[in-house]
Amino acid sequence: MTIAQGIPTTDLDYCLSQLLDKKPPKLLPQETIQQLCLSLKMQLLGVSNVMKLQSPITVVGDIHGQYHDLLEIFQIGGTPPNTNYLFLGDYVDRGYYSVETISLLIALKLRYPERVYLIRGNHESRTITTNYGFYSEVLNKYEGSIDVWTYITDLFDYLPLGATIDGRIFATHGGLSPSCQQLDQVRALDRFREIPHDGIMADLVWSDPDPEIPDFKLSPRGAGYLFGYEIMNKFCHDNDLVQMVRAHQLCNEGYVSYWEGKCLTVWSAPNYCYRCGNKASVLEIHHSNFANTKTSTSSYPKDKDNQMLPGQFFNVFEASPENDEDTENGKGVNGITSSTDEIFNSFYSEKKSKTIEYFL
Ligand SMILES: [Mn+2]
Repeated sequence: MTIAQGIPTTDLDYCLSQLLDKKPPKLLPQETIQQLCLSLKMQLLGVSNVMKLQSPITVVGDIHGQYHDLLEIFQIGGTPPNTNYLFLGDYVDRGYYSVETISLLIALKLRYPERVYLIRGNHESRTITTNYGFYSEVLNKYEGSIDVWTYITDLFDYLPLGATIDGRIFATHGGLSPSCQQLDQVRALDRFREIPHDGIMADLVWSDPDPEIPDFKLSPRGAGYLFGYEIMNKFCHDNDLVQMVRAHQLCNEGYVSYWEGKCLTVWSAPNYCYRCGNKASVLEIHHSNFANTKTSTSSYPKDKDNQMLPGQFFNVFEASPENDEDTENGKGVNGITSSTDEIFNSFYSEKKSKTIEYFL
């Protein structure tokens, strides 16, 4: 077996230049991806399921293979290592550039390990990526070989499940679990495995907040739960938190704030799947000085939308113009365009009444 402990900085910089400086971005060779994944797995072995991070940090939601829009995020939010980034998962599937997107994030994580943090979304999974684009994209881009998909999905098993920021904010991909009252229960999980069908690990990546209910309800997604304000309040209280930040749900305005900012959704794929017309955002957390913030109310008026906590700013952006070429020329590049119509029809038919919609 090849031991890829520390990959030399010069090699990582070369990988980054292949992805960042070439138009279109150059695919990294299979052997390189294998080395990068092996090296990152070694590094992640020693990382807690819930990382302890500090502000200032910029939190990024779902990207889903929209590589040009990821580059746009670095344009508006700063480039690593000048800006610290926490990515909340769902790097792959749907968009045309899952391979380039995850390759870039892996290379950035290895190059700037104290500046870039990646957690796991529900799409960082073998079963989901087999059905929603990443697997087919690898087959197409690596001439019929699925090795790169194997290396990367094996790496997904090592990704942490969440993070705390300044000890006061909990960040995860989806949301809360009826099986989990304490963050220590997340810390105690054996995360080095495929995402299971149920239990805490599944719920963290699949659940969604619901302003219409007080407690838990089964999710219409078929995995995870919907959770209401009483659940959110109790979890924050019991874990000495003021807020949860999560991704996982398309937002037309790029973000949604629930319960006076106690729960935030950040969505970072503008014009999702090149056709939803939505905005996107990244959440800049400059500090967590909440001394004057009222945090103890037991219920919230539903119309008090989009309130922020001090020191936080949603940087909203729209789709990069470079996407236009791809939607004309790159159609079907990873075999997803023909099979998604049903999902989109249901999105459009309900769009009038809802600002947020469920997608896998
Ligand atoms: Mn998701």
